[in-house]
Amino acid sequence: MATIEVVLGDITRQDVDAIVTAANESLLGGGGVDGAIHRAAGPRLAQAGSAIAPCDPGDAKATQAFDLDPPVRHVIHTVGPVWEGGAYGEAEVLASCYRRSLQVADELRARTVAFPAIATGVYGFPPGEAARIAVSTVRRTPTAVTTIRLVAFDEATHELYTAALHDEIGGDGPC
Ligand code: AR6
Repeated sequence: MATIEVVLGDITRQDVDAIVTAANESLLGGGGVDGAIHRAAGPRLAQAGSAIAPCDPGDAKATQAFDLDPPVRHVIHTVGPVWEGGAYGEAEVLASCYRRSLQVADELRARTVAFPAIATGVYGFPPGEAARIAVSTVRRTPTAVTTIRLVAFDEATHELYTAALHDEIGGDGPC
């Protein structure tokens, strides 16, 4: 079973095989975490993204990591749900983002993967529910990934992840 870590920080600075970006269907880049990753990876990331676009909500597709510092070798682009009140399958689409990203990581033979809090920024998904979905989905998805790092960009998200992990595994795991 993979180790689930919760950290506070910038996903572009993580020491992992692959980082996940919260993209939009064009895979051309945008704001938020996607903008930060595109700035760090350089313009070839948008070129590579557009070549494999579109990416449906809940799906994930990989490119090289270009100018991102090693050991990051891959960017996994996933598209979260736009929050429309919760009655439009948003939770299932968000869970699918985490599942599909881990499946793609397995295809790439990535062993360490970092995730941002997908859909909790511009797309407006409530952060507490998103944290619970992230933790429970990565914990239940069969994968050869050994370390799954949930990267919180702010203290509030870090606390939500820590609480969700505590609820999930009873408080004895790493966080
Ligand atoms: N490292 C880690 N997390 C970050 C970073 C960072 N450097 N920067 C922001 N976050 P968002 P979404 C957090 O809006 O809601 C883009 O334009 C942020 O605090 O980036 O899925 C895409 O192209 C928040 O908790 O993604 C799409 O059009 C989380 O990342 C759209 O936004 C996600 O916020 C996707 O919206």
